[in-house]
Amino acid sequence: VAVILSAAAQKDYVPAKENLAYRQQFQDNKLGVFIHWGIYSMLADGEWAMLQKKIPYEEYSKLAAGFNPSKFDAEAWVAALKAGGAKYICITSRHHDGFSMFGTKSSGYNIVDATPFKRDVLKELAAACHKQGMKLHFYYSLLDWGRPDYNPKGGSLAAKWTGQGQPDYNTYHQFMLKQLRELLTNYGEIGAIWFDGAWDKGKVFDWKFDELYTLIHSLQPACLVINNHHWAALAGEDAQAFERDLPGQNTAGFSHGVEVSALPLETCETMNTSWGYKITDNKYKSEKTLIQYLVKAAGNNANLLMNVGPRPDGTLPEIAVQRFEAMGKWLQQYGETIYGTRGGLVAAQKWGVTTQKNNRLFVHILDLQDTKLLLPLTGKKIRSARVFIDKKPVKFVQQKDGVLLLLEKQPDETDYVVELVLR
Ligand code: FHN
Repeated sequence: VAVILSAAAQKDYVPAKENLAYRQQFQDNKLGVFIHWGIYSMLADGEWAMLQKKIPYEEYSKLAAGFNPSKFDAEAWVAALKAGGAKYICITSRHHDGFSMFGTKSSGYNIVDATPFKRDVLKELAAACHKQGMKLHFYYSLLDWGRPDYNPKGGSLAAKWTGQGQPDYNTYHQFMLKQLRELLTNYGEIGAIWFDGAWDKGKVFDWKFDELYTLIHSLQPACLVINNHHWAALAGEDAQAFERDLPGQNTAGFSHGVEVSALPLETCETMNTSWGYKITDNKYKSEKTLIQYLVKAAGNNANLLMNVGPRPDGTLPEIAVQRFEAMGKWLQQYGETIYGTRGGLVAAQKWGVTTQKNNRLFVHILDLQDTKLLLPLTGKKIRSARVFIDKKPVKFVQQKDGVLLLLEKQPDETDYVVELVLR
């Protein structure tokens, strides 16, 4: 296994200086919005509907002929998400169903050629992002349920139902290279390619990542390669993705034994429980939960990529927009303690986390049933402590076992932030 994986990654990769610079900016940006949007949105049952509902590929692909998101307004999307405090967007250019949400010459199964809408939504989104100063990342599925040449685990659905096609990973690989070239040539500056679905073939399959990664880095050296393969980071990758868990945790079952690398980290999560639009899924997380999750991600030195599934008419669900508004409002007040920070000196604790910018340590108290808080900050001296929001001084005692904060009251805010200045 180890042999195939190391041969498959971009072995002697040395990131370009533009790449290193964007890694820093990416980490500073902290909050991104994940967008799962495709013809599956019409079924309003999540992006796995085709597989889960056992819809024959032939029938499923006919959805394209009815896809006409007439209310799609890229400028409005970007403005709303920007108001939510997001600094980048990562959108599905092609999900597992194999439908390309961009004008591609590599397959007719795409939004420009196969729908009455005919507009290249990625082009419009790229223009809006570039205009409004939002970074743009492209999600790209390695797994394809339809193409017989890829032959997904369990067999290609197209081959199964139509009896056509032969598995041939070489042609599929060429197809992906062609599409990646298009994505990195026709849409201006792209911040990252976010791969997904490698787990479909398991670790022993030779994905030829070296060629994919080398192409990306040669076309746009600053572009980050992120691969949500749920394994330890591979050579040639520029950031590490964690799905539905903070780095080091594995409550969702995707990150079993995955080592946290020294690369920039990003965790993705959904606002309700689905990625693609699902009409019955109203289980939206509360504003407080979302804000606290962003804070926890930052305290764990990771970005948060928060998902929204647009509707088939091209609009974002109101409730998602409201949640983003709330996050944006909170960030207007507390952004200084999140953007541009890294995980703080004090590792994540039961009561919360810390973030840090130079010698400023932000203590984010998320859940404390007390007025005293001992920070295990041994061997460090503190110059001052104050409540971040109103600058009121906070009493503290420097003890052998750390710094004891004596708070004026038991915190009941979404995030009670105490700012320490370290000597
Ligand atoms: O199967 C996909 C799923 O649909 C979604 O895109 C998520 C996002 O992280 N990734 C996959 C599961 O790992």
